[in-house]
Amino acid sequence: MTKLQRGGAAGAGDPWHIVEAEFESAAQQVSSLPPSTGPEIAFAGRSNVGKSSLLNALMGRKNLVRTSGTPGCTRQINFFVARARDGQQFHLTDLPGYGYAQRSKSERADWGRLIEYYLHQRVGLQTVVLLVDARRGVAADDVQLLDYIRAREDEAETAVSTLVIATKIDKIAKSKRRAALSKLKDHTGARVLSVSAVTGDGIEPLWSALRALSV
Ligand SMILES: Nc1nc2c(ncn2[C@@H]2O[C@H](COP(=O)(O)OP(=O)(O)OP(=O)(O)O)[C@@H](O)[C@H]2O)c(=O)[nH]1
Ligand SMILES: [Mg+2]
Repeated sequence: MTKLQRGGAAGAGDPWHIVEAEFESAAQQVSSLPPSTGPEIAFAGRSNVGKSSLLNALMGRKNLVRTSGTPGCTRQINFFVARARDGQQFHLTDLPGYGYAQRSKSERADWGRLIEYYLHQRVGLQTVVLLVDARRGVAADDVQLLDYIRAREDEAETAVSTLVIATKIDKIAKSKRRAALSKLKDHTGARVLSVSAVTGDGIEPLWSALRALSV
């Protein structure tokens, strides 16, 4: 592993503050997945929902994870490791987005296999964070992903926790946020938090939730 780089987020005195974060590896197919080295928190959701931006915000870095206004930016599973001031390490994985049609059939099939394998078989998978655009709400493929995780929970001995995150909350008027979040909660049956990778709103509560799920 190369030397961990310095994180740069604010709130530097807090124990949960991320002081170091690093890109570890990437996998485009099942055969190139690295072995699990600890409990993983995976970020899943439709293309363009803000997975990579949220990872940068969580790790207190601007460009550790590549983001783009063009859907389909992340084409592989990217593995990151972040370390908090108190020494706790987090293995964060950025999944390629789904629901983006502008790809060849074979490319989509490859991604499908990779994500399916990861969600179903990955030994280290501990938590799935499902991102949903606060303005758009839950789509059929989001529901499918939740069902998929619940099926794994039923089969496997170790449960996978699910957390739903409403992204781009800065795009919704404050007066409308509560209604948007309670709709998401009704549709997913999961705990819902909201974030903005632009303003940093919700990042601290999300870390608290991830820490609570990681013990
Ligand atoms: N206003 C606002 N824009 C955001 C936020 N998060 C992400 N974006 C924008 O949304 C676009 C997509 O962000 P990404 O983080 O690349 O999305 P992604 O889910 O990783 O997309 P794929 O890699 O295609 O699956 C970019 O233009 C971001 O700048 C947010 O919290 N607020
Ligand atoms: Mg991405």
